[in-house]
Amino acid sequence: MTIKKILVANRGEIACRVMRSCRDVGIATVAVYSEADSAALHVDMADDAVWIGPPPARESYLDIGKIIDAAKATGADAIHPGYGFLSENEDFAEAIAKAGLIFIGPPVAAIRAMGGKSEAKALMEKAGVPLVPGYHGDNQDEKFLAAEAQKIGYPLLIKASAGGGGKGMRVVEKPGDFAEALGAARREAKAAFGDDHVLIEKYLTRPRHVEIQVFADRAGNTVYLFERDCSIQRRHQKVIEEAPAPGLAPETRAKMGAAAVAAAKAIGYEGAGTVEFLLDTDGSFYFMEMNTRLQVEHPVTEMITGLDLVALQISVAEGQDLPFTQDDLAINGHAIEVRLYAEDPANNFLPGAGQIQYLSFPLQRDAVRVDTGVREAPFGDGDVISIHYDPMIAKIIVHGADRAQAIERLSAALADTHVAGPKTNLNFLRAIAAHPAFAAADLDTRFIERHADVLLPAQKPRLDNATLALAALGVLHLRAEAETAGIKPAADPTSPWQHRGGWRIGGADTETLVFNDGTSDCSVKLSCKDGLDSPVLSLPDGSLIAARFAPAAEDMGFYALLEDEEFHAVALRDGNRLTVMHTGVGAEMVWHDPLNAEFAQEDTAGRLTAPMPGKVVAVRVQLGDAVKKGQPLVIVEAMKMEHTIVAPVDGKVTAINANIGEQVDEKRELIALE
Ligand code: MV4
Repeated sequence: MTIKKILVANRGEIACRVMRSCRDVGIATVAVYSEADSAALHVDMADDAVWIGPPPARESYLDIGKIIDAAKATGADAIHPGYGFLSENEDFAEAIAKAGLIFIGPPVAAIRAMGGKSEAKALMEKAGVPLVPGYHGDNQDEKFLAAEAQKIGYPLLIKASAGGGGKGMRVVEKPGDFAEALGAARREAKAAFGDDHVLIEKYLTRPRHVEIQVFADRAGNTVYLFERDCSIQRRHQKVIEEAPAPGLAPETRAKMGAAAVAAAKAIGYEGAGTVEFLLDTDGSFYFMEMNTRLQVEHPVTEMITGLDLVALQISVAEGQDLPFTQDDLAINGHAIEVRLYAEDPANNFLPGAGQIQYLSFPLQRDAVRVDTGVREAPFGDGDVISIHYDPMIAKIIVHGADRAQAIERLSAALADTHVAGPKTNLNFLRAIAAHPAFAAADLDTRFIERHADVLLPAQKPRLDNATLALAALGVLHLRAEAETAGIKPAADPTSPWQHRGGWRIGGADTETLVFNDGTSDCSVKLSCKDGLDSPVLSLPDGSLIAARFAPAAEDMGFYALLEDEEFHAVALRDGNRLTVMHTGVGAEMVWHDPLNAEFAQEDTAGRLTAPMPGKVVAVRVQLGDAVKKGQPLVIVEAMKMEHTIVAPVDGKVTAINANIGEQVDEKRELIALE
């Protein structure tokens, strides 16, 4: 049966990405959107769009009935779930089949088989897929498990069977700790998943996360599209993914691929799937879990195989056989993907939100790909990153003939990526791409933890001279833009009234600009003897820079010459915050602008507000307490994470407006200090 119209039951970058493939193969598309996404890119891209409810996902993107109704109302033949949301929900797959529609994904039985950790492992064991040495059976008697633990040896891991994504895992270093750890793991599992069933495994101390992409058609043809290394993670959230896995021996790849194919066949798999393994330092590998959906990181596999995995999913869903065999497949070069998130690495990766003030991506040629759900915004008024959903802005994927070239292109692409508005992890990604341990492929799941000192500097980096100079020129540029906004150019461009800014005949015009980068004030003295567009700048370290600058006519921002080095920079102002972007740098600073009292730094030190809507889960202080800078005050749970609000300065608690269990809105004042 030929699919003519697909409803994409998702949003953001994956919805746009699926729609691109549909368009490429001539299939019409239907978007669904919540209130928060009414102006979103995926809605614009679709041939048809259906509003499915208010912003909360559970009332929109997770509402099975509304999505099925939207498919019926628009005459869609099939539904693509993307990833996340309902993509591995067997009830959703079942409801689609009941509605006589095609689910672009595996059979319901396959989803069910992989749903539970222990059941999945039992199935894999039968299929001959290697498991970490351990016990995952039904006998939960404490003495029995302690005896099993003795056989496995220490250190070992106790895992909640109903857990996943690292939740409900406990490392036990020695036998004496086992009983207490088992009790704690059970209580945690019961509380988190309503099921205190646990399994125990040998603990791998330096594993890599290597996953195999598998594809199967309805006739049972099953291949593997090689592997991806996703070891660089933070709190079980992938940050960088690459294909192939650096240094993986061909025979290990073949064995891992064969094991993944066996896993898929064991559950009658159809479509795209991923079998995740832990790769130990000695080259042995063990089944972790199987994902019955298209993964976020699938583009790196597409880049090294030249395949369009979504188009392949659709043709398999139509009942077509795979158009290739395993022998037709080969690895071409190396691909790396990074996930650009609106989150603040300097504040424990607190998810960000808000309007994008400026967004520019690297030029997309064959070696650079950007999958995004938001529009570039070189001229302001960009899309909004909502607090209701995953704060991903884009995935940036690069390809090279080998890993070294891919890393080079990754750093270049990241240098050409700029975001102003929500805080992002862009500088964190740049630091990983530039790290020698990354270049040396010294990877394991604790990479970020091991290199946190460089990747997550406690102090914000001081503003380098070029950035400071460009900030000063940016202020002049913004002033000039503001002065000429709306003024029609005079007939005579040489007329003195054309000359913007404060240059005065006869005297040197000097001005000192003060910027604060979060650690200290940095002042730049401007001397405009030869006119406003060629100031001499004196910087905090005493150096003098002769500068020239001019508006970038066909682009945002301005061109600048600092001594003999050329720059294209963009400076944006939001109140007293100035963002300066130039190649490889996105610096935020506070600009103390004496001319604009209204932007004076408002006194927020004493007020402590909720970073976003959430639930108060802990209050660590009492009225009258003396607190030190950095001391935890209140913990708010939001976006599946806990956010600790700490004292920005030493002070005394003068008011507490936060009760445990209370739902608080963003900006709600929780604590007052003096
Ligand atoms: C492990 C392990 C070490 N030894 N199992 C984390 C979540 C889930 N995917 C399984 N996980 C792990 N299981 C044994 N026997 C280390 C991890 C692990 C991890 C695995 C893959 C990617 C990132 C990780 C981060 C922390 C821990």
